[in-house]
Amino acid sequence: MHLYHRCEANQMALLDILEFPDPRLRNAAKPIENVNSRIAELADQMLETMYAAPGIGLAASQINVHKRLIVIDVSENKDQPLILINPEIIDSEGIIETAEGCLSVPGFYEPVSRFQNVLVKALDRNGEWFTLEADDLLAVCIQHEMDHLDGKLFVDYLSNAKRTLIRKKLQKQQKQRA
Ligand code: QAP
Ligand code: CO
Repeated sequence: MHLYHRCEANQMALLDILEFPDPRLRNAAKPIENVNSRIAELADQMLETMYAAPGIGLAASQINVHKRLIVIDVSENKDQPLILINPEIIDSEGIIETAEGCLSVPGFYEPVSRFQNVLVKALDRNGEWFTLEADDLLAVCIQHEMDHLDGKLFVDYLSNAKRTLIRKKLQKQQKQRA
């Protein structure tokens, strides 16, 4: 069995994160049919990229890999990495509103309503099914990351005016960088 070990030396290649309104963020991700060592290593690289950002969640869609894989760590000490492959919500309860951000929408945080509690089924990095009962921030983060796999972004829940403003500001920054 292979366990994820956080890379303490800073020698790992970080992955580039796509930014809104990149049309590739709209792709629908495909299920992973075989959880092999390449997938496990991709998940580890995604965790390193997420920790370095720093972020609490990252979906493969955001690094232009259109497979159903997300990584999350909402823990205080950043020592509880979660890898979810082909995740499915099998039950949900309650509603919670949280100020959400996104590594693909840097600098913007807006309130979004989500389920407060979710029961999720997913494959782990060894290809084994597990279920996870998640509440509050973890539940919100799972829903946010699963949306990415369907080409959906948190800005889609905002008003057209807010989304357009965010798009224009980010496009301006992106042009200045290029
Ligand atoms: C999704 O987002 C999330 O704007 C994960 O400048 C966020 O890790 C779910 C980040 C909040 C629930 C609540 C955002 C980093 C990280 C930025 C992230 C930024 C730098 C976002
Ligand atoms: Co996001």
